[in-house]
Formats: sequence, C-alpha cells, structure tokens
Amino acid sequence: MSDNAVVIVSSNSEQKRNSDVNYPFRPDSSFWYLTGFTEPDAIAVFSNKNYSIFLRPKDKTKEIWNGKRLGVKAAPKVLLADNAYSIDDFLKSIHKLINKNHLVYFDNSSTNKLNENIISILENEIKSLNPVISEMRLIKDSTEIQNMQTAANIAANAHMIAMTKVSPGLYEYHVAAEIGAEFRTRNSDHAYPPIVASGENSCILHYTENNKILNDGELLLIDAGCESLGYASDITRTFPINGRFSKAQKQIYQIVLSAQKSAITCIKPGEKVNTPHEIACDIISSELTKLGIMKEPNNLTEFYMHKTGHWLGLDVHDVGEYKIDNDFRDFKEGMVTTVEPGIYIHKNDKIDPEYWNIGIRIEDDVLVTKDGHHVLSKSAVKEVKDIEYLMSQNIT
Ligand SMILES: [Mn+2]
Repeated sequence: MSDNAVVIVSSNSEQKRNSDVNYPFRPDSSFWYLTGFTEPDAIAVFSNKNYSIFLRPKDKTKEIWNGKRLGVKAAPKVLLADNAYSIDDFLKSIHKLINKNHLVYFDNSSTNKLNENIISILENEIKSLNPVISEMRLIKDSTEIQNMQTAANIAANAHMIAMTKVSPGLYEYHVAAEIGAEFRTRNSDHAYPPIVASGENSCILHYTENNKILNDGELLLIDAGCESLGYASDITRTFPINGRFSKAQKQIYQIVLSAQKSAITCIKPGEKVNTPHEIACDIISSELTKLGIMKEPNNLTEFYMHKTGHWLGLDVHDVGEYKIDNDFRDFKEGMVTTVEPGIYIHKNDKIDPEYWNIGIRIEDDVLVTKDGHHVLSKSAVKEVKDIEYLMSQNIT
C-alpha cells in the first residue's frame, strides 16, 4: 500500500425482517477478515501508519435491551487499533484521518447505513478495494484452514446424522431440523439456507422450501453447510430415502461419483482451475451417452447446468477471480474450492421413466496443499456401500 493510500472498510448495519424484528446479524466478510470485529455499524480506516475504528458507543439502555457493546474505550486494546471513535462521529472525524491528497480504497458493498455518505463527502479519488482484498482472501492461512476444517467436520457429521434419521413418511423439514440442530449444538449455524430436496425437488438446483413428504423409492439431495468463526463449509450428499439405491439411481450415482473423484484427483498447485470442470463434463457426457440418456453430443447442459466448483471461505461463494486476462488461472497452495458435479433428469418422454426425477449432486470442500490437495469434508461418506451401510443403522 502506498504512503498516500487509505483503506475504508465498513461492516453491515442490521437488516429489518419485519416490524421491529431484525434478521440475525452477520458482519461483512471483508470487514470481518480485516478486523475480527463482529458488531454491526462499524467502519475501519487503515493507512500505512494508522488503524482507526469507528464503532457503536456504550449505551446503558440499548445494552440492557439488545446486548453488550465493546465501546470506544476498550476498542483499541481488544481490536489492536491505534484509535477508536464513536460511529456517531464518523462524518465529523473522517476528515482528521483523510486529507484531499489521499487515494481512498473503498467499496459500497456492505449494508452500512453510512456508505452513501462516505461516497458523497469524500472529494478524493476512490478506487475499488474488493479486487485487492479478494486476492488476499483467496489464499487461506493456517488459522483460516483450521476454521474451515472445523466447519467441514461439523457439516460432514450433520450429513451422516441425516442419513441415519431419514425414512419414508418423514418430511423434508424434519431432516432440515436434524441438520440445523447439529450445527447449533456445535456452536455453529447455517452458512446458507439448506437444500433438503426429495424426489423431483432434487432436480431443482436451489430448492429451499423443504416441505415435501419423503416417499419410498425417491432420492434425497441435501446441500447444507455451516460457519465456524465466519468460515463456511458447503457439502452435498444424495441418498435413497429407503436406504437402498434402485438400479437406475445407482447407475446415475456412480457416474456423478466417478466424475467427482476424478475432478478432485487433478487438483494441485499449477493445474488450471477449470480442469476439474472439464474432467467432470467429459465423464458425465460420455457415461450419459452410453446409457442412452444423452442423445445429442451437445446437450450436456440439459442434465448438468452448473459449474463443478467455486471458491469457498468467509463467503460460501467466496471472492477471488477464476480467470486472469481471460485465461483460467492456476491452483495455488491455500486456495479452497468446492467440487460438486451433478446430474439432474427431469421427466422427459424420450427417457426411460426409471430415470425420471433423479437429481444427484456430490459436493466436497477441497484445500489445495503444497503437493496436491486435502478434502476437508472427506469424513462424510459417499460410496454406495458406505451410505447403504450407514442407513441400515437407522436410529430413529
Ligand atoms: Mn457449493
């Protein structure tokens, strides 16, 4: 950062849900990354010489009603800041920290109520901070990896609990409740609304209604992940509601599993980040063609319409470019990507009905290591025999 540069990064304000009820608060990811501070309505200002934080002042009444605040006095020591000010003084005090020659890095991307004011009162040249922070966030250090391993362990366990609890006659929300209970019991929470999709719902990529009855003979696709100290896991498993895959279900499942395992195998530093997707697409299209399900060579997107992975970190679809100058970049040690191929077969008169409403996705979280990769979520079983064995231990 040059001597005349200043970074302003703001955290979120609370968001109204209805009447006087707010959504549960979650800080802005880049603000959290740079400060570790989790209260709403805060702004951090960094230069080469100084780190100042603006935050909510102590307020006896508001703290009785809504919870404790760190406050201005304690902030420098706790947050390792040089100075702390009340957020109420931000517009008044910001000019003490920024002069007209400063180049300001800032993005209006959090929900902070003051963001519009920041833009309107500064006459400085403003550059986007996001590209810089995104590249930093893309490479995880050892503490971040530890948090992501914790999040993956909790979610992997929750998926396996779901496998042991599922049976025909329950509803999708019963399964969602088991997963949510496991997250909360381990002092974690959902990183995104869980997808608990049975039967034909398994072919809806972002299905979150989770309110259908679980029928004998159908598949259940669960895409659920949690957060540990802000860091997300993102895991998908698909399994038969009655505990045994039908022949058609097993055929499609093995294709997705083989695509997923081959896609993971190629991940290492120096490999192009698009290689897992290319490998998965090749396997899925050649195997679906062999089964006679895919009839034209070019219609893979009818059955597989999403990418094979995305960056994972503080955001479930984490920041970081996939291409540099129009070319896919290389994997580097410390990156974390999901690997999540799928096949989704809707009702279609040209396809044998035994394949209808089969939606299968298998998703793991993969860390790029010095020599290859480590699957953070590997403890969640995914082989057919392991799933069927676990489900035979039904403990409901
Ligand atoms: Mn995902």
